[in-house]
Amino acid sequence: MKISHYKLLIPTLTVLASMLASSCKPGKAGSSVDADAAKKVYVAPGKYDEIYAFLSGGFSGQIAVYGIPSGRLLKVLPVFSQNPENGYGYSEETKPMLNTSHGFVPWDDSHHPELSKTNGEDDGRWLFINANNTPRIARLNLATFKTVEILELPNIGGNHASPFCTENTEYVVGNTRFSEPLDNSNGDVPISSFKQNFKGAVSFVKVNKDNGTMNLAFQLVVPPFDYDLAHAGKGPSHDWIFFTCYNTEEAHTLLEVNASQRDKDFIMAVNWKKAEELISQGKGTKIKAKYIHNVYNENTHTATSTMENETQTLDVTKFPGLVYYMPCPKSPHGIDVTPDGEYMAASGKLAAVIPVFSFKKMLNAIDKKQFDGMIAGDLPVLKYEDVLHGEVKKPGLGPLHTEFDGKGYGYTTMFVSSEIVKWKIDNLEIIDRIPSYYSPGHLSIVGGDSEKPYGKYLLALNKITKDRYLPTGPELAQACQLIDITGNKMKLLLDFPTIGEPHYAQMIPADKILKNQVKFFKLEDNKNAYVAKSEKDTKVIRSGNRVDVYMTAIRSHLAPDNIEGVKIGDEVYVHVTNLEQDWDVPHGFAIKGNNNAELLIMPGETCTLKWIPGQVGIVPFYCTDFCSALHQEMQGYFRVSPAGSTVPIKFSIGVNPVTE
Ligand code: K7E
Ligand code: CUA
Repeated sequence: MKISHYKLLIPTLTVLASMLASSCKPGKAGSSVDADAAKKVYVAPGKYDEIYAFLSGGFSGQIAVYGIPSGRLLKVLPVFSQNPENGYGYSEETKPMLNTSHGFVPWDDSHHPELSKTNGEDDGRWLFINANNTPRIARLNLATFKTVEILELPNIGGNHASPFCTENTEYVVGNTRFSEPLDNSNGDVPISSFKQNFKGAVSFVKVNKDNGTMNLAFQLVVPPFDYDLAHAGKGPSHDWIFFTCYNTEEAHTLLEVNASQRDKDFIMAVNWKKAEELISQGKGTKIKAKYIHNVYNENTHTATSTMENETQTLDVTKFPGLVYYMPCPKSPHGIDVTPDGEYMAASGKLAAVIPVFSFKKMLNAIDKKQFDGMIAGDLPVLKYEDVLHGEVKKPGLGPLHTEFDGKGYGYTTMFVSSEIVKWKIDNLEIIDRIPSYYSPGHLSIVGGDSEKPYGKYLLALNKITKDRYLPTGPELAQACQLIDITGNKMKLLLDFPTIGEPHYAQMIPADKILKNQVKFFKLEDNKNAYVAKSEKDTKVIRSGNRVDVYMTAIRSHLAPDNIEGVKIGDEVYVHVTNLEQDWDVPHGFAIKGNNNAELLIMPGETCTLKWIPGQVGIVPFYCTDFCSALHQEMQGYFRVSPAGSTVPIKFSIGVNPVTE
């Protein structure tokens, strides 16, 4: 988004700037910092933060977890990218998480963390996040903070409008940014045949309400626009989900210019309830599609990949009443629904107003068939004036995203004029503005996209930090800013740097997550195929050139710790079970010269490190996590013999409890 915002916005900046010469410029930092800021963000040593913040890593493909208000980084959670820090995507158990129909894809670009919701409220159970590049949706279990499921989405390019969920997490959605020919059609077509051959597809991923498991329920085939963001309705608008789209010009080159021709693009309103009904009546068309579903089993501590071969679609042009388009000025980006589900605030990146749509008026216009013509053949377009609640006038430059505090106010980021603007939902008056440093993309309020915002804190997720931090070469820190929204005026509390590019964040009161925390995995429930539940069960087994080492780790030794009989040409799999049954006692495992990362094994878990010995000799291994006073003693040796040698498999530890 960083680059595209620039390309889009800079040429038009002068135009807009002259239109809005009166709009505020970022003031001096000092003027907006709360006099009590230090007190408000200080979390005394040994005390917990009040709020968890989950920030997407953008091009890092990960999620970073922060404590708020302190801004302390708690953990980086690997999702779409391999993470050498804990072996995610490197261990045999977790490699399948990164399988796709394109093979092993160890990276992605993740934008939107989304907390699962019950009755429109964040419930603290799961966190979803999208992969933008190779379209996928991941689910993390917030009891373990682990990625437990990744579902690939077929038929689309650029899964950006994702993974926004419906009011009770019935579905999480994904929509096309880069339209392309559907996977079951001949894709070898001229790019210039865009209008004939390219399509968009909206994926509805069903979420099992007991265990969170996802499956691709159906896809709506839609016109080949660029769909950008989404938010589902709630309360009265429960059955609907809204998507912004641009490039309704259907351009396929130089979108910077060609997709910014129209004065208005659209919000696409989708009646997902109706789509669900049509699917349950068997109206869907089954089509071939290859996509992979990866599931991490929390008992075997092992992920498996399943190739799916089919999906079902509904072509929205064939089913009247599924979608309606609402005109929206100009190159819309964010779409956000008020806590009561009555209004939808949209942000046209190049628009000079924030249009706020009325759900009631939308339904009314649909009932009366007050259409302003059709688009893409026969999809109804509603009249702007008919569906508009009103416009927030002169909000600033480059509105992008809005969230709500539950007290009747919306807060919108202004990318170009670098500020957050607070406005009143009923009369659309601007109440306050505060500079942000600089160029905020999304913002996040605690529960700010839910039915019951907790409010209190707002995070501005900034794109540019020039002059805010000690320089770090050409790439400067990514960062966000914490703002107090308890009063009438917003107050800046804190700057803190972040990881990757934090497009979006979700914040939730800590108690909703704390109560479910898993402290360790029960050894007795460990169903890993290679578990060793005690040192007695450790062993080394050769079959052909495959060697399986069943190893255990406990403070402060690895068993076995002397292993001989491994040869050049072998594939060695070291399965390490952490026997500890206590909180916060992981053990690590690494082998000299291994073309792989380490393992970080949680208490009660089994993880497997693959190693192909490359050199004859003695090869040390050790625990990498400082686990006890005798951590440095937690080590051992492999003896590697030449190919064809007759050294037998032999393994031991101290006085050999294994062979005795
Ligand atoms: Cu606005 Cu990808 Cu949600 Cu970046 S996105 S800012
Ligand atoms: Cu176990 Cu260090």
